[in-house]
Amino acid sequence: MIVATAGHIDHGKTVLVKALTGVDTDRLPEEKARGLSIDLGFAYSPLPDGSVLGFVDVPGHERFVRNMLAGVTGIDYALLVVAADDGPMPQTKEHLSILDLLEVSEGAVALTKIDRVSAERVEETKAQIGALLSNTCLAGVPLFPVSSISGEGLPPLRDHLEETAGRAEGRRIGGHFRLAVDRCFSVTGAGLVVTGTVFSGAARVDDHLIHSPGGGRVRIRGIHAQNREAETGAAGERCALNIVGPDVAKDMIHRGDWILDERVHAPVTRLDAVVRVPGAFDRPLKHWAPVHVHLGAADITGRVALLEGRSIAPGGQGLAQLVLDCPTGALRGDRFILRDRSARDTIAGGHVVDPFAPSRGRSKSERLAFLAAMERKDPVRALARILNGAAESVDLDLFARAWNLTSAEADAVYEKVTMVKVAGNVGSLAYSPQRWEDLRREVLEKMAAWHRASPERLGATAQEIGKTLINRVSPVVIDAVVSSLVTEGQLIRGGLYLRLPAHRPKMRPKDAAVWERAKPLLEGGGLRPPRVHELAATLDLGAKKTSDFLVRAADLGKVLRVAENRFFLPQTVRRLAEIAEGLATESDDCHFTVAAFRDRSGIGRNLTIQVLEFFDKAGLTERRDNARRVAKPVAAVFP
Ligand SMILES: Nc1nc2c(ncn2[C@@H]2O[C@H](COP(=O)(O)OP(=O)(O)O)[C@@H](O)[C@H]2O)c(=O)[nH]1
Ligand SMILES: [Mg+2]
Repeated sequence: MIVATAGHIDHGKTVLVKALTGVDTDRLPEEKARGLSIDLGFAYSPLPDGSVLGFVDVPGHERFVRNMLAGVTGIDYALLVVAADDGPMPQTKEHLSILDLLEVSEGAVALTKIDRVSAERVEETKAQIGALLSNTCLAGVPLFPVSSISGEGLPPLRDHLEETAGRAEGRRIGGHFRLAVDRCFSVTGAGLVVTGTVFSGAARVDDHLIHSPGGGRVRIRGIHAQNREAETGAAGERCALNIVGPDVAKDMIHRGDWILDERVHAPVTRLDAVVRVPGAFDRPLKHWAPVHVHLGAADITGRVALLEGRSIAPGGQGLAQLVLDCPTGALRGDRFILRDRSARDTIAGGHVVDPFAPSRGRSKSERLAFLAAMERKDPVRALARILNGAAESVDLDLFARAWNLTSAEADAVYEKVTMVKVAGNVGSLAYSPQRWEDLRREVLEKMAAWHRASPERLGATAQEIGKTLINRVSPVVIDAVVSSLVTEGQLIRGGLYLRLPAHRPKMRPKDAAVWERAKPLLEGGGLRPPRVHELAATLDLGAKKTSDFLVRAADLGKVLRVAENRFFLPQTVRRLAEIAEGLATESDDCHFTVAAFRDRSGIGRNLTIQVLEFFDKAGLTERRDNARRVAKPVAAVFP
């Protein structure tokens, strides 16, 4: 467990940590000289059960709130320190407000310096503190009157911390590994070391991780967890990682960066969040307010785009998009604090709802419905709710990443949600069964409309139908919808084109008129119908137009293109095919020659060769040297 101190300057935080752990956390020379904490201090205390209690000692001075914030965004437990003589002071209130905005609900109050005041004063200060805590997340936490100088009151506080740490031990360590870097330095002999709080997951020595947002790859050479050499570092611990990597160096890694699993390396410059303004604050949070965003150990400037209304009054909350000046890593549930641009006031706090926020349409009603669903505590409920109304479909990869679910955790979630999964280009897309059914119905409706609008065409391609849908879907989705309909026989796939089973293409009126004249000519030719240019001459249409017309007629199945310049009626092709079949049946070895076919059909040698090659291509015949056999029944090839 990690305990962070909080409270006004000089109220005894550092001395109390020293009394509890024996460690002086004021380690910088300037801190020693001035007797004042400037940056975060760290101390560890081994517990009887073998675990280690970690302390993050924060500076109380108002100028160093930024450092305080880097230390408290990932902690589980707050120790609010108030001096009995002074009572609550400005940074007592500011730190408490920060803890409240970060929704830290576990903690205790240490009422220090009781050796300096009367018993009445102790009671008086207790009452003031009780009132101060009453409408915060820390309301009702235990209070321990102590003197770090005489040691009075310290044993009960220590016992309480030990007991709480014991209870926190079994906490779930879920998700992929994320460590919020608060320091980076070189150690002679070891190399690069980063320290920070582990927000989620666990990492082992030799694991490969990413320095985010930069993207450099690193390998863990060694781990100190809670100040002890360890094989693993896990959520809820402070760790020092000794790392190596070709793309990282000391001056490239800064407080605010992350060392994390590749699967959650997804830097963003916008994130959608719930933002809460403290009740005691003196002004509302306005749309597009310039702010410092403190998330993880980072301090990034940006602006707040309010998604519902133009301002949030003190004590109120609302959805907002944080638009950052530089990219950072953030995932759903990450807590943050907003301070004004001059970094003088804490103006709001909140938690991330969706780290993958769009820049356009961010306050559309569908988007707000999506965020409302993402606000659910349980990913199963969130996913179910998104699928059932809040969105067209869900990109499951993005969903799992936003929630920091390992693949096993994600599978466990998906198992509990009824949905149709479609393999996409990157990850899977999920649809609710209802939406999937609607999509299938819409495709059939659009297909019917297509046939009505283009009765002469065989049908439409999947992409053409996709473009007519009310809500655009990706090609992979339209393909999946179409495949399911084809499998069930609700759509027919003929080559490139899809059509409804009942669709019979009709000729366009102009073609129909030409067909009236062309058909008798083709019939009249018997087994030797006129060639394209002969037809063109008789029809007085021009070779190109005639050829185009015949190609369209072939698309509709009115004629078959036997050779480049020859289009035959289906019945003509069929009669020729029957001749081939007859010859094959009559022969001893089931084969017949070109000469035999020429003689029987009387169509001449040249056309015979064209017809037989057409039969080979159509699969009716198979050629062996100069003879052919019939491979399939005529009716199967030319129905
Ligand atoms: N008498 C008395 N003095 C204390 C106690 N705790 C801290 N102090 C003194 O208060 C001053 C500030 O303490 P420090 O821990 O640096 O305060 P911080 O700024 O909150 O970290 C130091 O001079 C301490 O010796 C206490 O319980 N009793
Ligand atoms: Mg201090």
